[in-house]
Amino acid sequence: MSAREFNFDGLVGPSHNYAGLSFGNVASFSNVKSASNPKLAALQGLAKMRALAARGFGQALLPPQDRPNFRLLRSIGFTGTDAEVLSKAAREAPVILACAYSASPMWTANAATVSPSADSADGRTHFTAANLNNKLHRAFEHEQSARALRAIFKDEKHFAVHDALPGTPAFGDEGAANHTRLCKEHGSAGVELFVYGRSEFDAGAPAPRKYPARQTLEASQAVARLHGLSAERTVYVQQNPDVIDQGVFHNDVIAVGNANALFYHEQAFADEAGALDQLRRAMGAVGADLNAIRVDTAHVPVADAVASYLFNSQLLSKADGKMALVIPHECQEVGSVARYLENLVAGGGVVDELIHFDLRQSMRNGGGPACLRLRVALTDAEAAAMHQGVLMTEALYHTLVAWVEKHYRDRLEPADLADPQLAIEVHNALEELSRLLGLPGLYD
Ligand code: SUG
Repeated sequence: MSAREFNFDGLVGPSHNYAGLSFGNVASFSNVKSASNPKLAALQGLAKMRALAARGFGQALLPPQDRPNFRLLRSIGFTGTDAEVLSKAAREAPVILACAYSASPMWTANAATVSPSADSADGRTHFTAANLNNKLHRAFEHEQSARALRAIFKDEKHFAVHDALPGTPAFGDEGAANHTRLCKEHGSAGVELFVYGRSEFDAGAPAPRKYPARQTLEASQAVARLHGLSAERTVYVQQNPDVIDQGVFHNDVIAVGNANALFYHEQAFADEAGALDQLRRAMGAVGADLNAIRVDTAHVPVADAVASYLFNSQLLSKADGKMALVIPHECQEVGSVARYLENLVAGGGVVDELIHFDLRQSMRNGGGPACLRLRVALTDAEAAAMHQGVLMTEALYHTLVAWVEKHYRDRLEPADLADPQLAIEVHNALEELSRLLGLPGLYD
């Protein structure tokens, strides 16, 4: 069966701000409390979607979530009218108010883990919303993520959307950011690679010392079970705890895969040789040869990979069998990375093109091109069965640019989160958006 990969990019919400909420994510911590530009952030994301759609890549979007999260604020004792809740929270717990306002659902790589129908036992595409329980501001995303996915992938003949795993540290799950699918073609059975940062119950397994490991082995195994994956074609690999301590808070900051290619840093995995061995064996079972594109520390130190987000790129298959690497502008500004990339595309390998985007607004919170997208490989029948209103077209692009221009602020500072008018603006914007996307019941 042939299939096409769609990238579902997160549309940046109107409350995008820099609150320094993600311990272990270097960019988030470095830019805490600086002013953000939500309008520019949304336009930068839309420009990427438009350009990739125009190139013929499957491109769609996932909508932002309703903010602030009044349910969270009320559940911890802030009472009264909405304006009273906001003003009390701003006074007594400004960081929690920032959590309730975070536009973090824009990083849809963390929305869910996806297994295409070619891999699952029941022949349906499976999604498990990620509980993101390592961070307060992200731990409430999964309810709305599952709701949005169910609205888009409603047809149960083709799709199964699972609720998030229990929100407890043993099941820390960060979705597709720690999951890579390798295959011969997108429509044939593939190998699903789960990269975890720690194990809750294997006391002997190494773990990072400074920063948290967000994904557990137990969560990855649970997702594979829910999706009905075959043991032979499922590989679990531990992330190198030392690189987590250098700011690699997800595997997609140090490795990316597509089709049979795995583009990765030599220090990405706790046991590189063992990881490649397992992958080669599993890929043999689907008749594919692993194309391992290894980046040596001598060429690109881990710090440069983190600063440039070289690996938080999208590897996209082109019609001619080659691949394009979608990278942020920062890759050209870090000398070792710029040099590496020049050689990579000139080297005659499968990656023969670089596509650059300015995603600085998202990058300043630690979100690059790959964070901003959730990959879903769909057969023609599945693509026809999903909700069509989220597919990126020239018409939708122009509609959404006008919508952003109408509703978004171009400057947001921490103190602005106390402004009751902001909550009203966000609410009105999202109400209109649900109509524009043809998803009337999307928000409460
Ligand atoms: O979870 N940043 C996000 C970035 C997510 C990137 N995703 C992937 N690598 N797939 C995070 O750390 C920062 C929010 C703030 O500080 O305001 C934040 O949530």
